[in-house]
Amino acid sequence: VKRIKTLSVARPILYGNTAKKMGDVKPPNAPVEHSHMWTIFVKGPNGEDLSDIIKSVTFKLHETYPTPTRVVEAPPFELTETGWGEFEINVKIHFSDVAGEKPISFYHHLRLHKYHNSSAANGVKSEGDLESTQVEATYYDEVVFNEPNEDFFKILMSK
Ligand code: SLL
Repeated sequence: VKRIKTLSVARPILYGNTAKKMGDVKPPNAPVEHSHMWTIFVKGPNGEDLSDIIKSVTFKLHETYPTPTRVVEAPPFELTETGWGEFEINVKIHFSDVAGEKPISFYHHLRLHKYHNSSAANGVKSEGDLESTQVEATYYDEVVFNEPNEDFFKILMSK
């Protein structure tokens, strides 16, 4: 039996965060209890900015932050902040108007610390050494567009 397959196009994305423990140099406006500087981002697998398909990205931070809802309306779709704790960030991607697609929303666990797993550590490292290096938690995923309209299809195919 022949089946009719509808068209769907998948676009790879990379999202996640980088973080680094701050030394003596802190942004002048950072509260004293803030220990880390971090960046959360949404981009293409090779660092492309994805502005051909993304209009804006909303990052909803922990309510301990002033104005926790942060809207990034131009590439790079990323946000840099300082803080002291890990939490779940709600990431909402709004696609370009031409797409006529509903936004997608997911959570990313902001990672500031390395896991101190002794079996994974190679050799003895002090906590200070571990924390002085950059921490990264990035995930590769794909967004699937089902039956994109003609104009959006052209945009999807032009990459
Ligand atoms: C925890 N569940 O207790 C987490 C919450 C909240 C982190 C972490 C900045 C706050 C501010 C900040 O790092 N909040 O700017 O006042 O570990």
